[in-house]
Amino acid sequence: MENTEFTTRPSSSSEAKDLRGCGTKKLFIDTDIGDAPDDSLSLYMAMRMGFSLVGVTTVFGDTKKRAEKVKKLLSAYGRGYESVPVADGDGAADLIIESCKKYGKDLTVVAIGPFTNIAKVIEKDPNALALAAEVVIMGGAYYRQYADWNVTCDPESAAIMFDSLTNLNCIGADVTHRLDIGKENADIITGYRGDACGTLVAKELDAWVKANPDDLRVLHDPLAVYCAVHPEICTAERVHVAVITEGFGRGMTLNADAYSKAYMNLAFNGRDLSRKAKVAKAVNARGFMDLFMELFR
Ligand SMILES: [Ca+2]
Repeated sequence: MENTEFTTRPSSSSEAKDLRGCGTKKLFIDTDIGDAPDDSLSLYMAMRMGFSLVGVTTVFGDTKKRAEKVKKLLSAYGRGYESVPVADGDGAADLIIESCKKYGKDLTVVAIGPFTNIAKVIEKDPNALALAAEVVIMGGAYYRQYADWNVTCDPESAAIMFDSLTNLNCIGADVTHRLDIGKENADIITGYRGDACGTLVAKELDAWVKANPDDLRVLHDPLAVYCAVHPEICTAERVHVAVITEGFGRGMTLNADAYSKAYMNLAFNGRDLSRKAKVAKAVNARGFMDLFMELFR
């Protein structure tokens, strides 16, 4: 596909500039854009940084409405991104499978919403996602044990994903929580009136901050998208993860390596723990936030 290479640089300093490319890596983003503003911030960051985006799908709730929002941001940014394929509903899994076959190891799939589409892909074509270099997800919590939103929305799909994939790279909420940008930085972003897409995203953050004044302003999804291209921003290790789908722990992602083997045999009886996932343990939070804020200065 010719329109997935984005080397054109803006001619005027008043326009947004691409900060850095991503070599031969191609990104596919699966998103629940439209609730918290960090999905929009991620898409904008990916375009501003010149990442090669080869597809976007939407997940959870009204996926059609979410897809409209994606298209609006892609066309507002332009520079070729308006031609990136977008799919929702039943078409989402097919587009992901098609992209895995087309781009193989050049492709990284980034899932920044609940993992319903990822599970659908696995059910439809169990080998498709193994063709890609990695599936990077924002979700779960591995060093502090609590139920994160993206897993909690659809724990069964998350369990299918963890029990099936060997190329999973997880950016957990216990790590992304280090990326609270604070009020001062949020004010800088909400005041941004540069390029058309950045302005839309700034206004979305502004509306969200006004509606949720006490919430933290955390860059959950942007870190996952950035980490897909620049993994050095996080330190990580490979561990066994078991998704809890029943009882009071429903939605939790247990880092099974934190338990003794004897206890594991009791707690994970019958569970296939042969697959390890890469999970982020720490992030260069200051480094990432400095890079991110550069987009709005
Ligand atoms: Ca999200």
